[in-house]
Formats: sequence, structure tokens, C-alpha cells
Amino acid sequence: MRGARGVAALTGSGVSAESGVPTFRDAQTGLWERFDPEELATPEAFLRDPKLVWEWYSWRRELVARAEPNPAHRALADLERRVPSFALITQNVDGLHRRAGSRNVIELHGNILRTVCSAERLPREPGEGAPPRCPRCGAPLRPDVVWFGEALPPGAMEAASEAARSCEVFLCVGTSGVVYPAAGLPREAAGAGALVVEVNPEPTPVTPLAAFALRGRAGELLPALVA
Ligand code: BJW
Repeated sequence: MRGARGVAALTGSGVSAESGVPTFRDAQTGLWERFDPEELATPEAFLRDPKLVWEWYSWRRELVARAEPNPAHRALADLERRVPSFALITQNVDGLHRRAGSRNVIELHGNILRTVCSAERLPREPGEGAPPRCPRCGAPLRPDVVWFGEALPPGAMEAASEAARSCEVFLCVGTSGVVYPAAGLPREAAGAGALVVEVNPEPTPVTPLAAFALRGRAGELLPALVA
């Protein structure tokens, strides 16, 4: 790490767990316990029941707005200041990396704090009980995030691939490594000769590619790793 000229980090929801933001697959708490996130984060769910999906995102948006970056976010921001070339590729929609001071952030799955007009993104108008309306065209608004089956923001995956292929060290932090195309990045990095380092309490499909698999919480391991 000390000698590396190029570092890329891929993060997932585990990096925000210690900020009190539940991971995508582990924790559905309280009111939302009986809903499957993989089903709610789809265009089909929004078209069928826009009110339900909007309310799920409102609940999460409030949680994110109250959350603070943790030592893992701050360690990655510190690392960026020390390495000549650094890219932070995140699947998270919570904006906590930027709030911690990271600059070169590639948000692969959008940002929950922004909304967009659904008419720009969906094949047809959603059903009853829709969320607030677009002030320009009257179509329902939706969160500016990437749902299953949707394309990633223009240029985001290209920038992420470029960073993965040109870095010397590729950190993979707090992601289950199952959602594509992001999940293909560790393999791209390893294939181009990068040293892959995983930080996760659990093994994942990334583990076999990793030169070092550090088992534990990102908020504890990352500050020690970049010290
Ligand atoms: C800790 C910790 C601590 C806990 N410290 N760690 C190839 C093969 C198979 C399928 C596909 C494929 N290519 C595409 C697909 C389909 C699909 C897909 O991948 N499906 C799989 C589930 C099989 N992909 C897509 O649909 C993508 N789009 C696409 O491919 O479009 C094609 C297209 C092209 C052109 C035109 C049109 C279409 C889009 C994927 C979008 C994903 N969106 C979501 C929702 C975002 C909004 C929201 O948040 O609601 O993104 S799904 C969800 O998963 C979210 C996350 O970013 C993403 C990844 O999850 P993540 O972050 O890894 O969280 P978890 O919960 O899974 O894991 C947490 C980890 O943290 C665990 O490992 C813990 O152990 C760990 N942990 N505490 C460190 N303290």
C-alpha cells in the first residue's frame, strides 16, 4: 500500500454498516421486515406499487440523512490524499464517501438523495398511489438509483473498469460481490495484474481472487490498513 501509485477501491453496503445504514441483503428491520429488498429495488415493483416503493426509499433516505461517515469512509478519503492515482468505486447510494471527503467517487448505482422524473427512465407510467409529481411534466418522481435490469449511469462502468485495469492495488470492501456488472471488477483488476485485497467479515465470491482476505469490520480494519 505504501508504495502503490494507483489504488482503486470498490465498496458495498458493508462499508456503511457501522454508520447505522443496514446492508442491502442482511437487515430488513421494523416495518420493512417482511419485504424483500431484491424485489423492491426493481422497475416492476415501482410500476406495480409506486407508493410502497416510494415509502421504502423515503424511510431509507431519512436513515441516510441522519447517518454520519464512519472510520472506514474516512480511511478511504485519507488514502486518496496519499496515493498519486485513486478511484473510489461505490455501489452505495448513500453519499457517505463524499461526505467523508472522498473526491474521485464513481457512483455505480446512483444516489438515494436525488430524485428524477420517472418518464425519463421507465417504459410506462406507474399505477395508483404514485409519489410526488414532476413539476415540469407531471409524471411521478422516482429515486435516482439503478434498479435491477436498468443500465448504470452513462460512463460510470467505463470509468470503473479503467480504474480497475490500471491500479496496482484493488480494495474490495463490504460487498457480497454478487451484483453485476460491479461484481466483475475484482476479476478485471486481478486479470490486469492488480493485487486484490478484500475486507469483509464473511467470505464472498471475491475471496478466491484476493491475495489478502482480511476478515473483520471495515471501520476497524481500514484505518489500520492505511495507517
Ligand atoms: C461488512 C460489514 C462491515 C457487513 N464491514 N463488511 C451477470 C450474471 C448474472 C446476473 C447479471 C449479470 N449481469 C447483470 C445481471 C443482472 C443483475 C444482477 O447482477 N443480478 C444478480 C443479483 C444475479 N444486474 C443488473 O440488473 C444491473 N443492470 C444491468 O446489468 O443492466 C443491463 C442493461 C444494460 C443496458 C441497458 C439496460 C440494461 C443493475 C444492478 C443494480 C443494483 N441495484 C441495487 C439497488 C440500488 C438502489 C438501492 O439501494 O435501493 O444496488 S441492488 C443492491 O445490491 C444495491 C447494492 O449496491 C448492490 C450490491 O449489494 P452490496 O453492497 O454488496 O450489499 P450486500 O448486502 O449484498 O452485502 C453486504 C456485505 O457487507 C456482506 O458481504 C457483508 O458480509 C459485508 N459486511 N458488515 C465490512 N462492518
